[in-house]
Amino acid sequence: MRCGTLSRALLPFGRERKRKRLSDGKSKVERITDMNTRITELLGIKYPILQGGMAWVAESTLAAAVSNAGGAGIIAGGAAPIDYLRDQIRRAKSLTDKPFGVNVMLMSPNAEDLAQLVIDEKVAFVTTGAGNRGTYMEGWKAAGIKVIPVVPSVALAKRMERSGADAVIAEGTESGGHIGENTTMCLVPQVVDAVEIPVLAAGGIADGRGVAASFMLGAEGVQVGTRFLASEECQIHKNYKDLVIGAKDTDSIVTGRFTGHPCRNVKSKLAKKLQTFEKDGGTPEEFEKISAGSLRKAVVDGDLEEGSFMCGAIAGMINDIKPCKDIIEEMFAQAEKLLK
Ligand code: TUI
Repeated sequence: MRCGTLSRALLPFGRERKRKRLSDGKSKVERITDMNTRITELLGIKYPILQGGMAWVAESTLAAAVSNAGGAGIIAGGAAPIDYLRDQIRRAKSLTDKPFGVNVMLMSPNAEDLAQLVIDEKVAFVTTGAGNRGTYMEGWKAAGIKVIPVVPSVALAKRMERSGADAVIAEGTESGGHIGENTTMCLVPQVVDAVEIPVLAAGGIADGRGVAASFMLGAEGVQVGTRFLASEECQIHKNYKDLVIGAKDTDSIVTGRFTGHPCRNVKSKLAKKLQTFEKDGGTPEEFEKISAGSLRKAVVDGDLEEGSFMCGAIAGMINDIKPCKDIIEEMFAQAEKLLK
């Protein structure tokens, strides 16, 4: 597919100035309209899309479905036991011969053991989140594992690049689960300008318009979480999927800012209770006690009273459940049309 006049006219000024012919003779914008970017090259995938490493949600069936559809699936380490995660990685290997990754939540007690497990299991790539430590980078790089940290700020993006990261995911506050404060629209171009390594955009992306917008901000790939909650292969409880597809634009709220770990969820009974608790001056310790185990209650039990249903602000736009393959193919067909 050739780059049209429109996409050249739409090129952001900074990128236009930097536009260069690359080794395959194509300009950067031609490669983006082909959906062939440094991210597809880095990971050996067809579409530059990663599935978010959502704790409790992102397991082997979902990850393999995304990888088989041409994206890169991810198994979330969360705080899960290492034996369970080893089984999940091996199961994913049995379901796909395509690359998939593992998300290491850096503040989790299992982080060190998981850092070693991904080396032992020769996982293709790792994303990191919920922390700023570069502790495991050297070992992963030595093992040939690609490392892609999630960053909520320019400062952390630069630090991760210096530590040897292969790419970064600039994640806006529109995302579900544990979030930073900057928005996708503001964060992505600033990170793109600050680092040389490729940048993926995350937060608020669920269709081809979000992919095209991310590329116009200078990203070379996207990470998508909430859209995959409403996929056929996602193993979460039906109540969770129903909440996502039933949500409107104002149905997600952020709880726990005062604990230092803000979290975006569906405005469920528990989320409203936690919000009130926070307003009424409850302590972070009591807050953690009320919310302990609530994500499991959402994912496994579909518990509408005590579950914490993490999801992004884009849930309002998601109205149906589809196979991952359809989600990805429709998203990129729409993005290509918009970018041409
Ligand atoms: O990690 C995520 N999303 C998650 S993890 C999770 S489980 C959890 N549950 C309750 C509390 C905390 C976690 C649910 N969702 N996304 C990646 C992400 N990383 N988002 C934001 C960050 C992040 C934040 C701060 C990364 C680095 C960081 O460093 C701070 C600094 O000072 O540099």
